[in-house]
Amino acid sequence: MIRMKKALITGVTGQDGAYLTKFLLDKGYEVYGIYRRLSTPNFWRLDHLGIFDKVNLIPADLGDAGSIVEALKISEPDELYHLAAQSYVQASFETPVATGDITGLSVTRILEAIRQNCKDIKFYFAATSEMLGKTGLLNGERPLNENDVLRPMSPYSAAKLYGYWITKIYREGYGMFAANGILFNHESPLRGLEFVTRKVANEVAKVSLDLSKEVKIGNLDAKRDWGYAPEYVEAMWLMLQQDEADDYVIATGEAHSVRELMEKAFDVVDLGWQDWTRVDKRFFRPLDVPSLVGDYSKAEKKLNWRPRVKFDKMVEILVEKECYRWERWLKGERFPWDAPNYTSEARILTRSLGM
Ligand code: NAP
Ligand code: F7E
Repeated sequence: MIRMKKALITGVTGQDGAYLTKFLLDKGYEVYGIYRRLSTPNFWRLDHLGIFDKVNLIPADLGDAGSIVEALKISEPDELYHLAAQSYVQASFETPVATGDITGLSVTRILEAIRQNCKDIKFYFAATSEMLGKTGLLNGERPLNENDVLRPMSPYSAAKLYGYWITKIYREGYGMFAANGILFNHESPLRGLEFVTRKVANEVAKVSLDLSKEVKIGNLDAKRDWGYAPEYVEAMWLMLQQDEADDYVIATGEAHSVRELMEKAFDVVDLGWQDWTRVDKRFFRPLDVPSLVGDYSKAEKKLNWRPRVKFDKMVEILVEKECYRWERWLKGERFPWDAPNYTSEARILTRSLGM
């Protein structure tokens, strides 16, 4: 009898964790997810995808090495996808030390647990395009690949840079199967509401339904390579199906500015973006990566992976989904969804206000 493969996912309650869980379940995997205890449970994404009762949940915390060892013992996985992190760049300026610990050092906690207990597990680390930082601009906005110089510009990306290197060190030093996915921004209706794509989609939907009067935004000039998250989790899995571990850029190869994002999002609801937009300094960062675009040709060649949903389609999917949710909310329907639970950003006091 063929044994079902087992996967352990850290960050199972996040955007990528939820999509990856669904992807692996559809492939016949037995999936285990590490989650941390919160005062309010946070399983709305798994619920939304209809898989909440299909994943085995293990309580653990990235700051607690013993709980990670315990999760490995309980799940005995073939593959471990390390997705959990303090993943919001702006928040990393507010909590740089905690971000260093959870986003950076946790990678060593997990690699050590694997090295000491079960060295054959295939390990995936969620590295990021943010590690490339300033290189995007210095390189004249040419698409960046796995060999470009890494120049992080935030506590978040410095922590990820550490995780990326320690993953390479365990691969080369101990012969472990440890892969880095250098993923560029990827978005979806399950994205956290702070991130600019979903924030804009949510706010535009509210404006179009007369639930809000304006969208407050930060740096309109920043450019990102925005892809569609459900496609990116397949790339993670493909990286662990190779004979040898390696590092791969996953991207769309297109850069668009936040200004273009505003324009396109308002276009979906037939409104002109400039009539409804206000630039607000609370959404600027002490440092902001100006421009990033990725060259995914290695992934295309070695993994046979390529993006299908590009910028325009991705924005349409997000805005239409938020309109649908708020229309149903207006009719009194309640379903698993985070937006009504968020406080107004105007009530949150951050360092950027004193800049
Ligand atoms: P996300 O939605 O913010 O999810 C982060 C996950 O980490 C959540 O499940 C969160 O749990 C968990 N987590 C945070 N601190 C933890 C702790 N101390 N112990 C245990 N779990 C903890 O992030 P995402 O967008 O899915 O991204 C997945 C990973 O890819 C992250 O590492 C991110 O940095 C990286 N990445 C993302 C992108 C992107 O564009 N999405 C691009 C490149 C790399 P709670 O639900 O309890 O908060
Ligand atoms: O910002 C600008 C902001 O927060 C994108 C994470 O998943 O992708 C994500 O990091 C850009 C920045 O994502 C607002 O200054 C303008 O230039 O959506 P974001 P991010 O910082 O690129 C990478 C690849 C990751 O690894 C991270 O985990 O948009 N921007 N106005 C704004 N950003 C936000 N959030 N809110 C604004 O109002």
